Amino acid sequence: MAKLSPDDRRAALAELSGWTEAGDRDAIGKTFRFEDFNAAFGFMARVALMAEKMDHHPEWFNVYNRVDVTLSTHDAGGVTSKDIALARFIDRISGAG
Ligand code: H2B
Repeated sequence: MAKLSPDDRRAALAELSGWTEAGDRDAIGKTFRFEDFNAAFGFMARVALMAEKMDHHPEWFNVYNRVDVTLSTHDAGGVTSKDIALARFIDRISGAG
């Protein structure tokens, strides 16, 4: 699994909404806010099931209704198409920005 070329990465980010470059490392991230903890944790549970299916796992941080998600492919040391695929799924099921 190779890191995306700068062009492919730019194109992929442009297609997603609200995902940004991590800045301090080769990764993309997005912050989600939900109605309450229950909604945030339900979101995390749905992402977790897909992550297991994909064998590709998010790095995340949760406080009450907020979930900060960081995606990077550790084996590749950066962003790959797997991160983009997971980001698309996450956007689709998040129901929140
Ligand atoms: N998740 C992410 N984000 N990056 C990886 O490189 C990765 C992973 N590798 N989940 C997988 C699991 C690897 O550790 C297992 C052994 O396949």
